[in-house]
Amino acid sequence: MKKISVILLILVGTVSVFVALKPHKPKRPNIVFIMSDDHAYQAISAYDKRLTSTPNIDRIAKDGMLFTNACVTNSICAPSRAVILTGKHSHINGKVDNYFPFDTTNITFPQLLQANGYQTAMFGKLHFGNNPKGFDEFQILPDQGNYYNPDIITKKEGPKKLMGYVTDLITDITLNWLKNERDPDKPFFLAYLHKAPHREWIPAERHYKEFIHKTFPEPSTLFDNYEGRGSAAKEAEMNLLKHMNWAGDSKVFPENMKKLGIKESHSYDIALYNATVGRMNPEQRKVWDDTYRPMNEEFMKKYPSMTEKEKMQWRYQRYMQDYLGCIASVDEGVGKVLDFLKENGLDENTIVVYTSDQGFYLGEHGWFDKRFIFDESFKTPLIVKWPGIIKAGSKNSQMVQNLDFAQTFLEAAGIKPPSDMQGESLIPIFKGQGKNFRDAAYYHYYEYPSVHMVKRHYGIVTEQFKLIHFYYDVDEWELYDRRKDKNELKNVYNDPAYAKIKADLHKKLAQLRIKYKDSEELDKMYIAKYKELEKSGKI
Ligand code: SGN
Ligand code: CA
Repeated sequence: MKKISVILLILVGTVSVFVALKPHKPKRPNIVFIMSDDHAYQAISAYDKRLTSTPNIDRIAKDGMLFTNACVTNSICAPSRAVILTGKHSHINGKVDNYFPFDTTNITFPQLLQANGYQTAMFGKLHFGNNPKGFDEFQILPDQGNYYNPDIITKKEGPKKLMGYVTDLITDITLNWLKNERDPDKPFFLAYLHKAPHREWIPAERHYKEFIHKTFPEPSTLFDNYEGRGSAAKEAEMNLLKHMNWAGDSKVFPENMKKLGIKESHSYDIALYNATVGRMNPEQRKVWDDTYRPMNEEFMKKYPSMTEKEKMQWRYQRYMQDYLGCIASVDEGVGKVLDFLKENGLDENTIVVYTSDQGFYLGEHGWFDKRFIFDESFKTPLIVKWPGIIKAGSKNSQMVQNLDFAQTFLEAAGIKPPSDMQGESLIPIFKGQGKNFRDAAYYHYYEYPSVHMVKRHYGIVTEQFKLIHFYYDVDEWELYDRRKDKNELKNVYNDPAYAKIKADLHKKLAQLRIKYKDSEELDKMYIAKYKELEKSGKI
C-alpha cells in the first residue's frame, strides 16, 4: 500500500512538473456582444447624464473603455448588422437597406468562430429576413419583432409565441442559455440583441408607469428650421411634430384623436396603435389603459389652446418618457447578465461589448429616427470591457466603426481574419496603443425613397470635417466644420475660406471610395435594384 502511494506521488509530481514546464497557452476569451436597437449615446449616463441613468451599462464603462467617437458605416438597422457580421461595407456585403434580403453566401465572423471551436448563440433581434448562419443556438424575433407577447423563431422548435415583455424575455432566454445550455468547456460567443428602444417605444408596465411622470431637458436644436443646409435636412420626414404618429407613437387614444379633430400622421398611425394594444392580454391592457388614460385626459383639456411650440414640447416629453422607459429594461437586463458572469467566475476571461446598431435623434434638429451621416445617427454608443487587456475606466476618441467588430473578435479568438474584410482590429486600441487608428471614416446610406425620406448620400468624416454628397434626385454637396459647428447647422461647402480643405477632402473621399471598392457604377446598380423592388410592390 505504501509502495503504491509513493508511485502515485511520483506520478502526480511528474505530471505537475510537465504541466508547469509546458508553455502557457492563454484560454481563449468568451465574447458577450450586447446590442440594442436605436439606442442613442445621449441616453447612456456614462456618455451623458442629462437624460437618464443607466447604472448597469455604466458598469461596463467603469470596468472597461468608453469610445466617444464610435460610428457606423450606414445608419440603419439590418445593414448595420450585416456590416458587423461580415466586416464589410454595405456595398460589398450587398445588404444596403432594410429591404434587400441578406445574402447568406457572405462569410460571417460567427461562422468562423464556430468552425474554430467556439460555441455560438444569438438571442433577440436580427432583422435579416433569414436565419443566422454559424450559430449553434438561436432564438430570434421575426423581422422587427413585437414589444408585448412577441413571436419568436427558435432553432430547435421553430416559431413560438411568448408571453411577456420583449426585453425581459430576451434577457431570460439569454440567462437560461448561459446557466443551463452552454457547454462550460468551450469558449463562447453570445449575441444578446435587444429590440428596444426601437419605435414605437413601448416600455414594460413598471417603466411606463414610472416614466410618464418625468420631464426631460429639451435639446437646443428642438426647433431647428433647417436653414443653412441643403434639401436633404429640409425634406426628411423625421420631425417630432409633423411626422410622429399621434396614437402609434405618442399614445393619444384613437377616440381622443377623433374628438379633437387630430388627423393621423400616416395612414397607419391608428392601425399601429391597435396592433400594439391588440397583442396585450386583458391584465396588460388594463395597466396600459389605467396609465395612459390620465395622460390622455390632461391632453384633451390642453390641446385646444396649445400653440405649435407647445405641441412640439409635449410630443418631445411623451417621446422621451417612452423611449427612456424602454431603456430602463435594457439596463436591468444588462445588469443581470453582468451579475451572472461575475457570480460564475466568467467575467475575468470574457469580453463584454455594449453597442447599438446606430445612433438616434432624441429631438436634436426636431428629429427622431436616424439614417443621416450627421452626428447623432452617425455616432453610436460603444463600451467594451476585457479584464487584463483593457484598462478600467479608460476613454478613447478614435473613429472606430461597426465595420471593425469582425476582425476584432476573430483576432481575440486567435483566428486569422479573411483578407477581404474591410475593418481594422480594435485590439491595439484595447491595449492602449493604436494612435491615429483611422484618419477618415467612410459612410454610405441608400434607403430612399422610403419611410422618413432621408436622401441617399455618401461621405467622409475626419476629426474636424464632414464632406457629404447627397445624390439620386439631387446632386448636392455639404461640408461641415465639426469643431466650430458642433450642431452641424451651417453648410460651408461654398464658403471660399474652405476651398483648400474642400479640395483635400474631395481627394480623400475619392481615395476611400477606391480603397473600399465603392463606385458610381455600384451606386447605379443599387438604384436599379431598388427600382425593381419598388416595381414589384415590395417597397
Ligand atoms: C419602421 C419604423 C421607422 C423606422 C424603420 C426602420 N416605423 O418602419 O420609423 O425607421 O422601421 O427601423 S414604424 O412606425 O413602423 O415603427 S430599423 O431600426 O429597423 O432600421
Ligand atoms: Ca436600428
